[in-house]
Amino acid sequence: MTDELVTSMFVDMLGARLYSQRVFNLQRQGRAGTNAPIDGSEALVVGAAFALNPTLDWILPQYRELVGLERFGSDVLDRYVLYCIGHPDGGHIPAPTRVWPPQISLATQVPHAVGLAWGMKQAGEEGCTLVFLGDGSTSEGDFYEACNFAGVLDAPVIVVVVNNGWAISTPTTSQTRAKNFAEKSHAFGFPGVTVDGTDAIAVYEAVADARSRAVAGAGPTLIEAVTYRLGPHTTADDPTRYVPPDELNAAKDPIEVMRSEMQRRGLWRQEWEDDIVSQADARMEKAVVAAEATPLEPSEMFNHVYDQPTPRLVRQRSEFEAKS
Ligand SMILES: Cc1ncc(C[n+]2csc(CCOP(=O)(O)OP(=O)(O)O)c2C)c(N)n1
Repeated sequence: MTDELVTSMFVDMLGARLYSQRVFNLQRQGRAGTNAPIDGSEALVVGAAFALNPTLDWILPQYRELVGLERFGSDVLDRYVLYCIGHPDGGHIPAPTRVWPPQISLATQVPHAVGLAWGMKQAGEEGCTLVFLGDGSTSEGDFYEACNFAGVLDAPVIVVVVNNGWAISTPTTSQTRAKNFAEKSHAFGFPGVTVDGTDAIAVYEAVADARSRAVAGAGPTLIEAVTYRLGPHTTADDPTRYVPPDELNAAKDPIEVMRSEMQRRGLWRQEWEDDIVSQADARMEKAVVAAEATPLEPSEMFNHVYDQPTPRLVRQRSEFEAKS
């Protein structure tokens, strides 16, 4: 792992935490809707993104990851800010950026990722897809159905289960009796590995291996990235009501893990980090100003629900337009 790569990953991790905090604050100021902070998942998101090829591969996020995907294109953050302020343009990230929009309906992104990967294989395309889902989302039928298909079809897909200890207030211990989430892959007939999700380098290596398998035609891999949710589930949550303080205090912070690695390599200075943080702050400010200045036609929200709008949707649209 070169110093250059480690530095670039750390820069994106610092950006991810800052962008996430800024959209959280926008919600508190009444300028954005409910959003889910990335705190604790920076290393696994950035490590995965760096191990992929942004011109060949696709990332299908859940809802926490978009602030960490600068590697795949700067419009990911711009569109995410639009999404958070409720602008319909935030529901789509245009080509050539290969990142799907946030998905709130748990695990529905997994069949999408498998279908896309299978389609790429059928079309003879070289890349793969990578999908993020939470530990809680593995209890959804979509996860099992999609992974079964992925195994049967040898689809070039990497399934990253983000085990952050919680699904809102449900702890991982109440989610499954399996020893870990990686071993669920045995039922689908493909490998599963557990990695330290607070270590960007470990995640990078696991995803790079999984990608090599996928593009070589060897099929899917499940990667369980273990971390701890360092903040609330979303802006609408109060974790002090259920997260044991000792557990939270003992959790590793991925930013600190990577900062230590930078220090060990003699790459870190406080002034350098301060400068990176102020650049990220300015970059975010630009995204927020641009998003808030984007013209909004509220009836646009009806445009992309169905290819052909249903009679009910047509009626709702005309009622809405009559009132506005
Ligand atoms: C199909 C569906 N059921 C329930 C919910 C409500 N819900 C939103 S987030 C969440 C917990 C998800 O936990 P996990 O998959 O572990 O992801 P995390 O938020 O911890 O990253 C639930 C139950 C939903 N969004 N979609």
